[in-house]
Amino acid sequence: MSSRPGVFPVSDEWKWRAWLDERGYREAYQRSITDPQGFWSEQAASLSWFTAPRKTRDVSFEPGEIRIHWFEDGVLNASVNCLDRHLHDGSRAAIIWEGDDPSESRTLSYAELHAQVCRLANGLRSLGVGKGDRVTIYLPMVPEAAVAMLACARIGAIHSVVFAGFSPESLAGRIQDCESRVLITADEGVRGGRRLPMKANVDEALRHCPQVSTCVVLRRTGGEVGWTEGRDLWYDELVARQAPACEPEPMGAEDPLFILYTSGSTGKPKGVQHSTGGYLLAASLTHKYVLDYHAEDVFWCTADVGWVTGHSYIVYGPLANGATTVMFEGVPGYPDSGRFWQIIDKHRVSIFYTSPTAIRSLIRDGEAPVRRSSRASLRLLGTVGEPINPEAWRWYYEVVGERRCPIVDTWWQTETGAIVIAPLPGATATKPGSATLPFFGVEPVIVDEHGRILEGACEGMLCLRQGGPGMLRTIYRDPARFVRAYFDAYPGLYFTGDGARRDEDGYYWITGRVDDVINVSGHRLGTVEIESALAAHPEVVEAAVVGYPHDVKGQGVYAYVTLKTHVRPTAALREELVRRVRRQIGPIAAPDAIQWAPALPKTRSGKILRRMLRKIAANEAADLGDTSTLADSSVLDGLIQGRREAATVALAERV
Ligand code: 7RM
Repeated sequence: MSSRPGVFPVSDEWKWRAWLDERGYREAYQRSITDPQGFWSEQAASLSWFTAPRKTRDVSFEPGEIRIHWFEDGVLNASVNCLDRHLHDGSRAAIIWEGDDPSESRTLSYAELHAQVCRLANGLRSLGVGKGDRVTIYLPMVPEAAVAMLACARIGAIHSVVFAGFSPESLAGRIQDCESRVLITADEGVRGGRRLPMKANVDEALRHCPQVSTCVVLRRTGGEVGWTEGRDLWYDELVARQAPACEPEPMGAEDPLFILYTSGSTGKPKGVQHSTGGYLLAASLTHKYVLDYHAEDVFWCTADVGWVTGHSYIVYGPLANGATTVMFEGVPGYPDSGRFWQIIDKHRVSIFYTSPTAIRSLIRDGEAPVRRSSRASLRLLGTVGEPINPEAWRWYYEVVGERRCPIVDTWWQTETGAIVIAPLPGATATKPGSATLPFFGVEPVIVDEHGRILEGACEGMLCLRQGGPGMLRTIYRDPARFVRAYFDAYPGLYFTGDGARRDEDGYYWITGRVDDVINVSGHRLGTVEIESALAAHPEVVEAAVVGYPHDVKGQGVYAYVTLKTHVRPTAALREELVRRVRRQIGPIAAPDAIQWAPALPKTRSGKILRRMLRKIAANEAADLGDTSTLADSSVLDGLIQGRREAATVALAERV
């Protein structure tokens, strides 16, 4: 495959420097499929267990019997794996924290991180938190976010991290769903030179969460906050009284480690539940092999800890491997668009893992800010979160990596817990835009609309026949929804919600979501959630939201809104609707465009034909396909006309 156009072969240097070369990958992959028990029992030995598992994979996706169990009789603790076992070299840097302001950074050694985690774990125990209890974490990107997650893990509490960009209403919904009684937050966050009112958001959320008895507040900025006596507690005061050692809770491998809410096709976010043993193994193994982590590396994943990427590749994967992990509080463009590259030089980052959106936002500012840095420490680049367009891939490869660093385009989901389709940098020739081949134990399958499994080169819906130990175990307290959402569509298979193409080399090309989920800047949003926020406005009859191509964000949020007959469609109303979505869900969900729609295209049974709305929003109305199912086809002409006139794009920035 090496000398074909559009194929980037593995360099000789990488064949020997990486953990595995092509043959090594093929052999390991084959074995993981043909001898899963042998393969996984060997891999499990890379974790530190109180009781080593004798069992390995016990998975069946049969109707009525969805069972995902791994290493079931093993006993371990995730925080011990991430901390205690690295204390032989306790002065080694665990977290390098880089503040939003370039003058602020902090390094926590493994010994310091261990002590902080133990103190908070003891503090949580003193509040009555124990094994199986849920703790909601709503923190900005500060080391204490990792401390809080690991403190929960230490005492067997299940953490639910809520991204700091979510609104009070979204936060309240997530707290209520998992019934946490303890919340950990900060006074304020800092991002791009601006302060985020975290505690104020929490105060608003907690008005709807009477079951929360304690709110632990970290001082990040020292800003003024409201205070509820008896409920609120300063973080520093809680941990000051605690001992720096804490007996870890022995956890069964299948005991839940965390819940993370993610958007699905219906309005309510799903509490994706992950296990302790399988998840930790999947995160650490992929961090080692796909991101090619070696002991001398400084690893930086730019995601937020509020998303699964931050869980697996800022916290659990790197720390389980004893790595030095960089955590950045800020944004790519602040104080200027050279910030990423300055941080890489400052901390001598060797592995850099970011999103296509971040890359595209930096391409806009040209090569000069990149060239002003040396990036000599860099050896490997990664992407995650959305398909990467070949132009962005090339820029990342040529300008950022100077053709020296392979790119690993990693496909996975909140549900898979860890990377499932990706190249290994010493083994897999890459093709810009393709996530390439499955990781160990993963069996991807492409099916057509009738659920028939397709062979060879083909295109269709991406399913997994096997997903690996990191797969979600259930939807928190909603096993029926778990089955419905992932296993009902194609019996015997896990349905990813993505479309994909497989080429003649067996490489996978993810084409994007085929359900009502959109991917904005690598953030996953349910269109139904946004529609409900819009439709709740008293002057709105109904709304339909679709994704449309956006230069930087990958997909933008395009909303068709039908107003009540007497209401005038004004710019002010449009801005009010955008504000409403920001308030109800969070700024990430704010529509980029709102088109007034006198009517929406519907079937005779009243179902909105989003496929057509997607085409119109993408300016591909010439190719609307079969319109015979429409109750009233004249609606379309009006919408196409409206799209041309829609001076609506890019209003999200202004509001
Ligand atoms: C890790 C994460 C999952 C969805 C997934 C895809 C899309 C993620 C890639 C990608 C193309 C990639 N979790 N996606 N990675 N699409 N190439 N390398 O993003 O749950 O938030 O989103 O993201 O659609 O289903 S997520």
